[in-house]
Amino acid sequence: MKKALITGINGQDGSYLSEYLIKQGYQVHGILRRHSVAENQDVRIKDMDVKTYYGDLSDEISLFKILRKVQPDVIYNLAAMSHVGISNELPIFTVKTNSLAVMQLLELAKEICPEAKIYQASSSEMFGNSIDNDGFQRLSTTMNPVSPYGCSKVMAYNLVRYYRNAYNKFYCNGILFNHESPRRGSNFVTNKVIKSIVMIKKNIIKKLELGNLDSKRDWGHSKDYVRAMYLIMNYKSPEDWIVSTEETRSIRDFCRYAFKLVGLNYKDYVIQNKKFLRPLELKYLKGDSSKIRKKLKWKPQYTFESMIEEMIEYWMNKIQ
Ligand code: F7E
Repeated sequence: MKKALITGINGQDGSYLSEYLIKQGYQVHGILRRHSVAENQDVRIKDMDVKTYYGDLSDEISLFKILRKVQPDVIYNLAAMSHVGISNELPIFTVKTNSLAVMQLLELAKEICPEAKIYQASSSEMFGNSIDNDGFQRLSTTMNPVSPYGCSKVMAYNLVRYYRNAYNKFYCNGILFNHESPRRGSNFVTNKVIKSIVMIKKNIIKKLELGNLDSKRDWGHSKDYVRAMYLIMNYKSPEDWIVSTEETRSIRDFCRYAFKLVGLNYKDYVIQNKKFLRPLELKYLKGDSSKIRKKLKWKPQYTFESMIEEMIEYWMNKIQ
């Protein structure tokens, strides 16, 4: 049985990837960070057949012990300080977790499990406001990040490429554009909007406060994107890949559609609050995923609409 180690196993992607890898016949191991609310520690994976260990990417001793014990065949590095807005409040922590800790992981893996393949969760946030003339971002697009988060991910991206080339390793970057689901944290805009719509509908709150409504994102579903991660790791050679839907919509478009689904007009409820604006805004994302569609025959199964419908249904059942 092949062994997979997932850092960030209790996150949105970590939990969907665990389910997917178990179905593919993997023994799944994961690193859990200590959480002060014990119930939240493993909330997304508690019913899954996975082995977990307390650890932290930035704690090299815990990482050393876990790698030595598990001896993984594949490592999916999904752990990160993943909130772009908050990375402005926690810039040092962001770089320690998203860049330096990745270097630690690469160094330790090279020594302890030299045959292990590594997947690095790279991000469309690395492009910042660079857009090619045809309106897409692709592997050749200049990386020009506009947040501490984006900068930290560029460093990790380059480290993975460096270790791959210097030591002839099967290390890959998946540059994933935004991906959502009912398991998304509710301080990311999609789940914040959906959860609030349901609370408005159920008369629990009256308004929804948001920041920039005009930035555009290429939103897919996390379930489709973890399938892409698996395909990337099972391709014949280690490469970098873009995963995206190739469609872009504004936060306003998202609100308009989601409110309408429950019979409301977003204009009656959404108000802007400067608190949610960022020092610099990434204005527009649309990824060219032709490489993965062609070479790995990947394509998303969810549409923008079916993803939102699933999220609404989830919160309708959850919030009573
Ligand atoms: O913001 C705007 C905000 O926080 C999306 C992470 O997974 O994807 C994600 O990063 C947009 C931005 O995601 C609110 O200004 C307006 O333009 O949902 P988000 P993100 O920053 O795009 C990339 C690919 C990653 O790698 C990241 O890890 O929505 N926005 N009002 C708001 N955003 C938030 N969070 N909250 C608001 O109230």
